[in-house]
Amino acid sequence: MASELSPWTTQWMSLFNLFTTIAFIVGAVVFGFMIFTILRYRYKEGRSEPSDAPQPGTVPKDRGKPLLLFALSMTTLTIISTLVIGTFGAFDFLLNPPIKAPEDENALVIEVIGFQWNWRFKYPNGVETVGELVVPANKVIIFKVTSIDVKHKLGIPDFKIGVDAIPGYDNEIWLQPMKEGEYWIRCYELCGVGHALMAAKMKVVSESEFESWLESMSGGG
Ligand SMILES: [Cu+2]
Repeated sequence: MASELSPWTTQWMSLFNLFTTIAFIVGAVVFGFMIFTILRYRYKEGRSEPSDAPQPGTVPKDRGKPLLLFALSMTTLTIISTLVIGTFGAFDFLLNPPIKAPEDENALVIEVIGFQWNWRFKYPNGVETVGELVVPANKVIIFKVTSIDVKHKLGIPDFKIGVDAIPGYDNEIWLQPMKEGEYWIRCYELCGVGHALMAAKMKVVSESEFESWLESMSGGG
């Protein structure tokens, strides 16, 4: 399940479920009421108009039901503010890593550089890879994302994250992968003829596997 991949994915899923649930309820009420009125008030031979129905040539009488209007407005306000607050809360969560790098050694900062057409990853000890990102599970990974040519966007679909890669800027996003495995990294911004092939792999491995991988990459032994 996507919801167990990372703390952010859990947050994302609950926001998604909130939106979907509310959409279903609102949809059911709107369509239910529409179908009811279509059937209940359809044209029938001999049925007379209600006494307060608007008549041609006269100003329609006020048929408002202030209490109902008030109740519906409050319902709408409640729904919209719940979604707005939920969305901004989620953004706040995504954009603020739970621990500060580089002071905290439990965070791993990785520089991500987009180019036409792949991704380069730079580790704190100078190791660089292209097209393959290896990270330890359960650690907080902080990505500093930029580009050296045109605009790209780093996207990891399984983890529901995406952040712009813009030349001259460092954008930050964090991830705490909880499950070992291989995941796709894509480019989310149309960036030229190679855009569709601009994919890299993210391998989430155990802490010890990561350490030995990093050591083998840095030429040590
Ligand atoms: Cu791209």
